[in-house]
Amino acid sequence: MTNTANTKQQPLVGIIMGSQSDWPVLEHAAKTLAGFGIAHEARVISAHRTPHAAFEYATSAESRGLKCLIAGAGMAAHLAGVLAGLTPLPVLGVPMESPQLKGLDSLLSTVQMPGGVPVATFAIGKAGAVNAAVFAASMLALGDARVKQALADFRAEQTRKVLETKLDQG
Ligand code: RP5
Repeated sequence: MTNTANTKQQPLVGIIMGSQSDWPVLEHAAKTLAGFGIAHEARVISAHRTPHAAFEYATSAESRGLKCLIAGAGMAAHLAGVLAGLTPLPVLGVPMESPQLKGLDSLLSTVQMPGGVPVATFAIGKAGAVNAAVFAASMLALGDARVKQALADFRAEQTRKVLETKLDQG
């Protein structure tokens, strides 16, 4: 996976990840957005390995019609912060689990932004990817009745599933 868009519609959310190795996690953000019917695109862009591409993407994101960015990276995870420094759009950071420090490195380097350059930082890994997408939907729902209804349906379904859970107690 390098560059994808889920529909021919104008993408509203950009999903950026530092490496193709992050895609199995960020794919959950893409699937969650798709479930809400939110057009999005996904790109591999690294703050360290492709800094010029990161600059280009962030500085053109707003004018291309994107409304927010979900940025996932691991280890010295500077991607979300670099994007946040270059675009006025909300940046939602998803720390990737890393082999050595289990994502604590990614979490701290994503969340510990200096004052004035916010990155809304989510949980490490899959839960963070899903929640970043749900949060993006919440923001878009403020101005889009269709997304608002899709979000309400999602939450109702989630509640129903938990309440209807039957435990096999032997
Ligand atoms: C980060 O380094 C990426 O976001 C990834 O989580 C981590 C390892 O990247 P690879 O060596 O797997 O490409 O930049």
